[in-house]
Amino acid sequence: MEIKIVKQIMDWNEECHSELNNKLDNNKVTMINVMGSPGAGKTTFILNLIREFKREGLKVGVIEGDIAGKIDAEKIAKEGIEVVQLNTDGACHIEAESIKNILPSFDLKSLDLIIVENIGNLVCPAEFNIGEHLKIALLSVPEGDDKVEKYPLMFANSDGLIITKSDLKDYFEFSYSKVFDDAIKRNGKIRTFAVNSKIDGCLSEVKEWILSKRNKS
Ligand SMILES: Nc1nc2c(ncn2[C@@H]2O[C@H](COP(=O)(O)OP(=O)(O)O)[C@@H](O)[C@H]2O)c(=O)[nH]1
Ligand SMILES: [Mg+2]
Ligand SMILES: [Zn+2]
Repeated sequence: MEIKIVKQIMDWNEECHSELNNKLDNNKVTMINVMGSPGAGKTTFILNLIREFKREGLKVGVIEGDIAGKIDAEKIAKEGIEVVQLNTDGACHIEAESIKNILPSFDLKSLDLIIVENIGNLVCPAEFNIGEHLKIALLSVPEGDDKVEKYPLMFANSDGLIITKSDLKDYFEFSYSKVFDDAIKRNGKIRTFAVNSKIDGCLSEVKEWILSKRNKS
């Protein structure tokens, strides 16, 4: 019985995902699902990405997922960006239904991209499609280079892997090649990057990659 209930939720989530994905396509909006552990650098990454897209003249909206509070949404709002804080009240991932409820808060016609910061964890956010076109998994150097092996689904299901905090590499035993090899073994199509988010312009290559994906859709 237990298994049957889970399957129903997943099936239903998948239907909701497709509906959202089509709606975003019809409005020419690309949605990006940013995932990673608490503290991996998701909010910092999103702030940098917003600045890159602004330079391109693109309009971005953000959905900030957190179990509680609105700290991250306040940081995003300071950039003059339309942002909605989603509090999951304890739930450890975002589901498509929550995005469906939030989407009417945005004027889709005026937006080019919506970036979603998922709940910080390397497990279940990977299991739920939420209407997105691209999934990006962040892994920071201090978390360790064994995380792809330990949490394979996150990296098997993502389009991009960004190693963050590359400026801290000298303080940790961390092999980029191990992480990249482990990821590519599980997902031959994954694009890999390493960034130091403290440097302005650190995401220019990531931005180019996202835009190339966007133009294809
Ligand atoms: N040194 C360094 N610190 C970073 C980098 N990216 C993020 N941080 C810091 O890591 C902490 C957590 O970042 P945050 O973006 O809030 O992570 P989140 O919990 O995944 O959203 C903050 O103090 C950031 O300033 C980076 O590339 N290098
Ligand atoms: Mg955050
Ligand atoms: Zn969860």
